[in-house]
Amino acid sequence: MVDRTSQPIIEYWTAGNDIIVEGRWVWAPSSEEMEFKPWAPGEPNQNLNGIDDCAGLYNHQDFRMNDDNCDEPRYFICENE
Ligand SMILES: [Ca+2]
Ligand SMILES: [Ca+2]
Repeated sequence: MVDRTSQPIIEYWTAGNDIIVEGRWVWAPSSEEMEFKPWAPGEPNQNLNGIDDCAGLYNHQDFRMNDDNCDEPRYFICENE
């Protein structure tokens, strides 16, 4: 694993979220349950007063998943056919 902790945090939003039911991770907009959830160690940790309901991929953990505050502006990843 590459040590990226000295680099600025870069996080990209996916469409994964647990907005409707806490702890039930689904893809927007279909609400299809997420089967592939490569969480970083210790995630999801529902940080920041319990409002971390969106799944991002961040560089400090080799782009594994982190639950974070959906209101944070981030680049995002879209699915393409
Ligand atoms: Ca949550
Ligand atoms: Ca988190």
